[in-house]
Amino acid sequence: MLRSEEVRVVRADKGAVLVLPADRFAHDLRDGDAEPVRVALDRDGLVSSRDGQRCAPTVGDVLDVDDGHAVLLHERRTALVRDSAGATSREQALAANVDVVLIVEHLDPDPDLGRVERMLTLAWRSGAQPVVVLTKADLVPDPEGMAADVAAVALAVDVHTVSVPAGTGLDGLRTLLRPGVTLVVVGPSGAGKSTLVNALAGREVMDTGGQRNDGRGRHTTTHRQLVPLAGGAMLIDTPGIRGVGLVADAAALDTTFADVAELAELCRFADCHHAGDAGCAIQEALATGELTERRFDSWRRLAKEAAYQARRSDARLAAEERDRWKRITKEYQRGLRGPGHPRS
Ligand SMILES: Nc1nc2c(ncn2[C@@H]2O[C@H](COP(=O)(O)OP(=O)(O)O)[C@@H](O)[C@H]2O)c(=O)[nH]1
Ligand SMILES: [Mg+2]
Ligand SMILES: [Zn+2]
Repeated sequence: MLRSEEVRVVRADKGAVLVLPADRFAHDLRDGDAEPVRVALDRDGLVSSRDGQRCAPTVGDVLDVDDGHAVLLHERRTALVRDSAGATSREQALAANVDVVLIVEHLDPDPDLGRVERMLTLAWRSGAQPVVVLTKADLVPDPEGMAADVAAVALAVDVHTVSVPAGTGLDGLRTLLRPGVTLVVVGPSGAGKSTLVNALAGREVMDTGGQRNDGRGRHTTTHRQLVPLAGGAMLIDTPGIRGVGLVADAAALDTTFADVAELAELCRFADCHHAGDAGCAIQEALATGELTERRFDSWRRLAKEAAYQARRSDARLAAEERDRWKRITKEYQRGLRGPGHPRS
């Protein structure tokens, strides 16, 4: 019998995951292309964690495997989650045990500030450190000026400007690739995430948006994948996540919008609606231009969405809890009747 082994998920599919031995990630890797191994999950595609929950493993998860089967999901240090459309599970983990979230946004077309704010909120909520990466600097005349505009909405976050074809800005990112550190790239399709992963890996690990030889459209990333880098860091590539449902977290919103949160503290009334109420610090800041309408709208939209998600999630949680008790009482009554008793 094989002893139980600790592994890291490099790719999660329905019913199975691809893994590499976890100790492989602890070393300075030189080969960079050890073959991941397929590990089976149970029939529901789930694996148990120490607290008795059963959960679908995601890329970056650490598992114990025994004889080719996943037997235990380790507690997630951090998790990038989005609101799932599913009726039962409230959140879907996009990546686990990540240290740095690289928020990748293109400079051409113009960066979408609202999207950066949304991704920042997602990142702060994950427990990992966000870093903004602005790509395609070679396509615009004033990348640094544009970066300053983005930095103005990415408070207390490093903003890097890169061009992969020109090879600029990559050294700054390489300082983040310390051994044992896990990074994930997020951002819209076409932003240059896979191109960046390949540039940092120094080899073509991921397909990028170039035209395919067979004329069947463009290569795009369709799955999330963890790429071990030669220096011992790990980089997770993701497909463009469209309309990521924001998982409610007031603290994450307050971090992303620390300027707005600070102003709200100054409003005369604690329950100020910031809509014409007397002594509203936010309305005053809008009037002086200290706060832009765009940022205020963005904050309001995300706060509303987060509140909606929280309510929905509470309702789902309550329904799940009811089901659980129904099941437990049924089992209990069955137990009272005891084995071998006829079912009446
Ligand atoms: N000019 C320029 N093009 C880039 C850069 N980075 C990526 N691209 C191009 O943008 C397209 C989309 O890149 P890809 O990495 O597939 O984007 P993804 O969907 O975010 O993974 C491809 O055609 C890349 O060649 C860059 O820094 N400069
Ligand atoms: Mg891609
Ligand atoms: Zn107010």
